[in-house]
Amino acid sequence: MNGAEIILKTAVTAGIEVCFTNPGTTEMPLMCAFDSTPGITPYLGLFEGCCTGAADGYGRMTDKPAMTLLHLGPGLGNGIANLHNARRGGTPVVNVIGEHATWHRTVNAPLTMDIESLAQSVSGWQRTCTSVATVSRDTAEAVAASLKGQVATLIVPSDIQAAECTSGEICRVEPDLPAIDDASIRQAADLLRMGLKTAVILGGRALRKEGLAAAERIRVKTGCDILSERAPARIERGAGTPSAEVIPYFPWQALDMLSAYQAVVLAGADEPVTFFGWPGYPSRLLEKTEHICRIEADGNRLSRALNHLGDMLEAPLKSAVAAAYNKKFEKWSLPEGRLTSDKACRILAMVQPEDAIVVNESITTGGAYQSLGKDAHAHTMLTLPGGSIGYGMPCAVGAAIACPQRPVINFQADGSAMYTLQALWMQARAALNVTTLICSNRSYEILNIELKRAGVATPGPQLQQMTALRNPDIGWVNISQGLGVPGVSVESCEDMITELRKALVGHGPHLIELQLGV
Ligand SMILES: Cc1ncc(C[n+]2csc(CCOP(=O)(O)OP(=O)(O)O)c2C)c(N)n1
Ligand SMILES: [Mg+2]
Repeated sequence: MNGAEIILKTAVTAGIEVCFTNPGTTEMPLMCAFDSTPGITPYLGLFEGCCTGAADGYGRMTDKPAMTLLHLGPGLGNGIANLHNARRGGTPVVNVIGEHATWHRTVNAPLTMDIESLAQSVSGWQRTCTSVATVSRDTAEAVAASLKGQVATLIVPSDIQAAECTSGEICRVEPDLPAIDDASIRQAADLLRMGLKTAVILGGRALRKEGLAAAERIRVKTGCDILSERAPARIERGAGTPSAEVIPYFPWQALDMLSAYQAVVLAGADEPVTFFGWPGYPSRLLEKTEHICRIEADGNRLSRALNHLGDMLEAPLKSAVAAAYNKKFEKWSLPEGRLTSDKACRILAMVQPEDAIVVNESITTGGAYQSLGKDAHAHTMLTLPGGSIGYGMPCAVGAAIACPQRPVINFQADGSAMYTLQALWMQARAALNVTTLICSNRSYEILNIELKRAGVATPGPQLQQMTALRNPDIGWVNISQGLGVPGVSVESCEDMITELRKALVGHGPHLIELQLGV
C-alpha cells in the first residue's frame, strides 16, 4: 500500500464513511486510493465551502467525522468559513489537505501557501505528515481528536501519499475524553437548591433528546427555566420534546430575557455574549448576574452529567416527567393569500413532517418559526453557531447523506444561499431528499434592519446598492433547474402549501422560491 491507501484504510477503520472533496494534482494518490479502499464514498463538491459545510452537517447528525479532501492552501481557504462554523458548533471534521511534494516546497511554485497558519485558525488539532511510516498513526490521531468535537487537519505532502509503505500497519486510537468534573455538578446542585430565580443554559450536545430530558427533570424538581444558547448547531424540538427557550439575537431582547435571573448554570454553553459590540449594550449578557456556575463535562458526556445533576437533586426520573406535549399546530388554521415571512413560518411549522431535519438559515424571514416550530411535529433543527453565512445548502447535503431516511428541509435566506449554491448540484447528483425553501426577499434584509437601528433614516443610493439583491433579480428557478434540481416559484400561501407537500412526498431534491411580500 502507498501512503494514500494507508490514510484511507485507517480512516475507514476508525469509522469514517464519507469524504467531501474538491481535489487537485497534489491529492492524486488519495483520489486513486478510493478505488482500492472499500467503505468510504467520495462526494465531489464544486466549491470547497460546500465540502466543508456538508462535512459539518454530516458531523452534526452522526457525531462522527466526515473527511474533507482539499487542494493546498487555496482549497482550504475556500472552505474555511464553514470550517469556522463547524468549529464554533463543536462538530467533528477531519480535513485532509494535499501539499506540494516535500522536495518541491522550497521553490515557491504558484500554489505554495502557508497552509498551517490557515489550518490553525479553525483546527483544534493539526499536523503535517513527515513520513509514510507514520501516516497511519497521524490519521488515527486526527480522527480521535475530531471525536472530541473539533476540526482536525492533516496536511499530507503528495510524495508521502505516493510513497510505498513496507509495514502496512493500520493504527487505531481511542479519543481520550476528560472525566466529568463531579465538583462542578455539586456546585450546580447547591446553586439550584438556593431557591433563587435560576436558568440552566444548555448548549452543544446538551440540546439532544437525552440532555433535554435530563434538564426537564431538573426543571420539574427545582422550578428553574431551561434556555438554549443563541444559535445551536443542533437542537431537538417539537411535540414530545421538552423545550429550551433560545436566547434571542438582538441585545435588548436577550438582556430582557436574561436579566430576570439571579443565577445561571451553564451546561455545554459558553457564557452568553452579544453578537456584535452594539453601542449602549454590554458585551457580556450576564454581567450583572450574581451567581454563575458551569458544568464541566466533555460534549459527549453532557447528558450524563445533567442526569447526574438530576439524581443529586433527587429529581423525578425521566419516565415520570415525560409529559404529553401537544401538537398545537393541529389546532391552527393554514394561512391564506399573499405570502409573507410570518405566514411562511406558520406553513412550514404546520406542514413539516414527523422527524424532519430543518436546516434553518432563514435569517430575518424565520423570526416567527423560532417559537412556532416548538409546537410542530418532533424535529431536529440545525442553525448557525459561527455566524458565517452560506452554511445552509451544504449543511443540508451532509444531513441528508447522514440520515437518508429522514426528510431534510432547508429554510434558506436568499442572500446566504448565493454563497454556496453549488450544493444544489450535489443534492441532485446524490438524489438527496432535500426540500429547499428560498426566502426570496431580494435583499440583505438584516442589514437594512441594523442600519435603521443605527440611525440611518434614508439610505443613499450607494448604500442601497449594497443591501438590495435586485437589478438583476436572481432567477432561482433557472439556477435550480440548471443545477439539476426541479424548481418552482410561489407567491401565495396556497401555492406554497401545495408545492411543499408535493416536494415532501416526491423523491430527490426540490427547490421552492418563496416570493415574500413584507
Ligand atoms: C461569510 C459572511 N459574510 C458576510 C456576512 C454578513 N452578513 C450577515 S447577514 C448578511 C445578509 C443576509 O441576507 P439574507 O441571507 O438574504 O437574509 P435576510 O437578511 O434577507 O433575511 C450578510 C451579508 C456574514 N455574516 N458572513
Ligand atoms: Mg434576503
